[in-house]
Order: sequence, then C-alpha cells, then structure tokens
Amino acid sequence: MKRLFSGMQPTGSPHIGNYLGAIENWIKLQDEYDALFCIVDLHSLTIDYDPAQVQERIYEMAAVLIAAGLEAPEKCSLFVQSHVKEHAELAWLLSTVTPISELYRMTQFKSKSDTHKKNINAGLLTYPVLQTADIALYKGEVVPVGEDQVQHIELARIICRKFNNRYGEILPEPQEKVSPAKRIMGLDGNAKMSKSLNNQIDVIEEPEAIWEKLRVAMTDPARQRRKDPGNPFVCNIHTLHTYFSTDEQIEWVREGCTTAGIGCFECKRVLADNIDQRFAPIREKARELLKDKTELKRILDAGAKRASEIAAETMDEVYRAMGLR
Ligand code: AQP
Repeated sequence: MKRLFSGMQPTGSPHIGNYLGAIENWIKLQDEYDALFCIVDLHSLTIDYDPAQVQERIYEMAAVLIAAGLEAPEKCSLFVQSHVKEHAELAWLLSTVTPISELYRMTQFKSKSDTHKKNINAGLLTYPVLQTADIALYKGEVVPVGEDQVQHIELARIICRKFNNRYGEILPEPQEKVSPAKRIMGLDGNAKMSKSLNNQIDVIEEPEAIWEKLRVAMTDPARQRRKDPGNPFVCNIHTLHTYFSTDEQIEWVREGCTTAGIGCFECKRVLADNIDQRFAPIREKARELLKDKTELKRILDAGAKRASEIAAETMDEVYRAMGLR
C-alpha cells in the first residue's frame, strides 16, 4: 500500500471548507492507502494564538475527525505533530537545501503576511519546509489537499529532489491529490473559507448559529451580477447547495433564483436545514467524545507511537546520509 500523509491546523474548529476539501476525502482514502493524518499544531503557531486554547482545539479537531468517520487507529493513524519531535528536527535539516527565493514566492506567505501584518514571523516563511518534513518523515507519496496547498506540495517536491541529488535517493517526491471540492469560498463570498478569517461555518456549529451566519452571508455579489446578469452560478449560496442539497432542491434554487420565484431568505433556510441535517450526527458524536477525552487520548497516543517508529527510521537514514552519524 502506498503511504499517504495529510494535515490540518488546529487554528480553530474544522469548517465546511475543511470538511468538503479534506475530511470527506480522508475518510475515503483511509481504505486505499497506508494513511497518516496529523493535527499540525506546530504550523498553527505561525499566526497569533492563545496558548490556553491550544489543547482544547486539538481535542476538538480530533473529535470531529473521528466523529466524521476516520477509523483510527484501526484503518489509519491520527496524531499530533508536536508529539513526534522528528518533525521539527527534519525541518531544520531540509531548510539547509531549500532556496530562500522559493519560500518568498509562496502565495500563502504573501497572503498571510498581508492579513497578519503585525506578525510576519520567520515561521510563516519557512512553513513549507516544515510541511515537507511532515510528509518526508513518513516517505509520504500521496498528499490529499485543497487547491490552496498545491503550490506547497510542488515546493515539497523541489526540496526532496534537492535533498536526494545531494545525499542520495531517500525521500520520495510527493504528489498532491486535489479533492473534488478544491476551494470552498467563505460566507463573505470574497475569500477562501478559513478558520482564521471568521468567514466560516464550523462542522459542529449548532443549528441556530448555522442559520445566523447564513442569514447574513453574501449571495450574488452585485459586481458579478452586472458582469454576468442572471447567472446564479456566481452565488456562493448556490454553490453550497450543490454540496448539501438534493438534485431537486438544486434545480429549485436554479429555477427560482433566475426567475425571482424564490428569495434569498427561503433559499438560505433550506441550505441551513440541510447543513444541519448532514452534520448533526457528527456534532453529537464529537460532543460525546469530548465529554471524557480518554478515547481520544488513546487514539492520539497510538497514532504518535506508530508515527514515531517510522520517523525514527527515516531520521536514522537521513542523519547517516548527511554525515551526522
Ligand atoms: N476553503 C477551503 N476549501 C477547500 N479546502 C480547504 N482546506 C482549507 N480550507 C479550504 C483544506 O483543508 C486542509 C487543512 O487545511 P489547514 O487547516 O491546514 O489550513 P488552511 O488551508 O490554511 O485552512 P484554513 O482554514 O484557511 O486555516 P487558517 O485560517 O488557520 O489558515 C488542507 O488540505 C486545505 O487545503
């Protein structure tokens, strides 16, 4: 079985973008690959955060992933990045073969530097090196991601290639596997749905909160409407219907919206109910898992144990190749 690696930052509760762009895919792929899924807490430190909330967020993320259908530790490994110290170790070694010019080219570095102007730290720049270490530590060949991460995986290939050219063929060049829902837009209709942009609906959001957020969500931006009159497909609410509603409901939205037969309120109400129905079982199970964290701890410990074993083997090979052992 090929090895697969993917991660998610505990910068907040997983949202609809994470669910459609990553989690749903992870659940399918756990049957086809030797899969390791990681809650990447080290990455999450690159933007401002409250240390008092980190553990809670890690457990909440683990609970949502398990409740959504990851069968760890039976079918896959789920673990926390900082529990396997080799991630940071390998990142340092790989930084010595990473051209700094490549890091400055990264779109995410540019956009996050723009959003977090008061905290443009070195970690924000070297983020893709740590991400390459995450994958390379397990000799990951396949990396399921949303569209926003494709550029980082391309850079991971460059870094692994440079390492292999210098020290011998040790690290496979990873390939991205882009999910069908590659870029879910936020409720502002302007930017990618993100935990840190406050434009999201969380997977475990309560029904009232889903409705409160959707009620005021951007529909068909006037700017777009002028460019492309009557096209309902520029509306983010319509796009979300395509993921959560039945074929009949999607057709009802398309028809009703183009003929002004239905209003945005009605259209959003149906969407809110469908999102709630889809996520209610996950929400309940996640809440149950969070009441007593014993089961989550057991799963994360088992994941870290397996990950550490693989990581130690890779580090031994890497250190020898680099002349440090
Ligand atoms: N809006 C999205 N549409 C599709 N896929 C998405 N992903 C994230 N947002 C969307 C995919 O989810 C996986 C985990 O992402 P992440 O948590 O590691 O970081 P991110 O991409 O930076 O996600 P956020 O929510 O935007 O995080 P913050 O706000 O903390 O920076 C990845 O596979 C990603 O592609």
